[in-house]
Amino acid sequence: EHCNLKYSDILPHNAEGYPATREFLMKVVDILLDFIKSTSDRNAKVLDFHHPSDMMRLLDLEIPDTGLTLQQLLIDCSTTLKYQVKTGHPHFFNQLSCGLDLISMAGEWLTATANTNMFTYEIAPVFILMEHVVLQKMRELIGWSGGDSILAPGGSISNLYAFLAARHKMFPTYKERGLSAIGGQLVMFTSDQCHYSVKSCAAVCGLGTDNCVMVPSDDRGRMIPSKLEELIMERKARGHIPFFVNATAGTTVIGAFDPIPEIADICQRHKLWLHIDAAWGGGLLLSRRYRHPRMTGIERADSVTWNPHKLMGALLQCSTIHFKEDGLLISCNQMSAEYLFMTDKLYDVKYDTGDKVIQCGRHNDVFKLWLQWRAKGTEGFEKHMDRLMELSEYMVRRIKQMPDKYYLILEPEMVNVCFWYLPTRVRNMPHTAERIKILGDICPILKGRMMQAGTLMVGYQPDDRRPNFFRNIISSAAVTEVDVDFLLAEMDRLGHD
Ligand code: ABU
Repeated sequence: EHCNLKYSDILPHNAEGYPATREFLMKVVDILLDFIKSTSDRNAKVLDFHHPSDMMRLLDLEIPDTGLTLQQLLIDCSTTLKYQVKTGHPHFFNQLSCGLDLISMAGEWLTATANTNMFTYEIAPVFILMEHVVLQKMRELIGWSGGDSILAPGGSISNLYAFLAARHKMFPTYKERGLSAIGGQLVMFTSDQCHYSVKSCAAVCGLGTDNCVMVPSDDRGRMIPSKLEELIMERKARGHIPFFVNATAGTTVIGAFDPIPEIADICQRHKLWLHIDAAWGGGLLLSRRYRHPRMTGIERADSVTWNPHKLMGALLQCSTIHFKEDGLLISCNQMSAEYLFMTDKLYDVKYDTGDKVIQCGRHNDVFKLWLQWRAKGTEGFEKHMDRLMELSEYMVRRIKQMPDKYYLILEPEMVNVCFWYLPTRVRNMPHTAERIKILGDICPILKGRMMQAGTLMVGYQPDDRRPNFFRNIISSAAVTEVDVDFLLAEMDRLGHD
């Protein structure tokens, strides 16, 4: 009976439209539940891959002149999810953000329904207070009693906030005077394994990427502190102004942890801002077993990026940036737009967090994390971290038990397991540059087979030391030992020839 109903028949366009609205939304929820069910089904595919030109033919993406029926919109919703990669499937190991935490998802549904902006307390009172409480809790886990934080749209922007605050701290008049406040060449330092967003700060903030100095890392991907100090001295000798060091806690590809205590000593000696990009590794702060020695000394940082949408499994996106010093975010970024941030409001306007950030509209990314944290408790997160690490250790053990089929590239510090698959034809070859080249060439072919089969997704990439290799990520609560065994058997099934 509702087949021909349209947009104009539901709320708010039709004041009598609640029954039709309810029925439509319940049907949308049924579609979402079907997707959730198949995401949890180990026998269902992870993806139904089609090349973009074929996908264009399979989909009806046209924007019509006349609005379509609600029935058609339901078909559109189903079709969209039919071709969506199931990132919560137990056989999806492709990204740092894997899994579908259903409590966090319920939070995201509520967030969408509340549809508010996070810039002022007056339109988001509960969410603003939640943000305050959750971020304070995260700062406590870092080891700070005070400070300030904000949720940002992704780890790259969180890192940018750290850069801006560091520059503001050293040159407080930069906001008004721009480059003339500096009067020299600013230089920043990071390891050659860092996330590319650190280098991007140098590009977008006027340093130029030549002044983002890449510090060499050791064979485990960890920054070499003595090299950092040498490079700082070298730049100082050239009359440059070093001001910022980024240490990574959990590098994107290898999952390495830069040695924080040594780097912090160097920053102290040279009066440099220490930022820790723990976008990936930050979740391990919740584990008493795994936070040390990886993040020992993190409390010595001036700022920390930490993405709950990665290891903690909060839904995308949920990224945080934390500062040891309170007041910096506001003094660095405040523009005092009078139409939004009036100072004569009914309430304490320090809760109008919108003037601390460089964006105006800000999505509510906190509710899903707050609700998830309430559901799991801090202990639940600790168990989750320990489980992810145990599963990764299991995978390493299994790989070592099959030296004819798998070659472990290095002992992981985190849940990134980096390896090559060895097809039959290379198994008797010595492990020379010639074999490594073949193994690198195999990665895109085997990944292509996984995607065509739709049974598995594992990422691959080259780095500056080796050609392509697989990087497996276990950051989903759906994964068990059975799935790790499936992954290793399926790669062998698809790639043995
Ligand atoms: N921001 C890093 C995400 C990269 C990945 O998921 O592999």
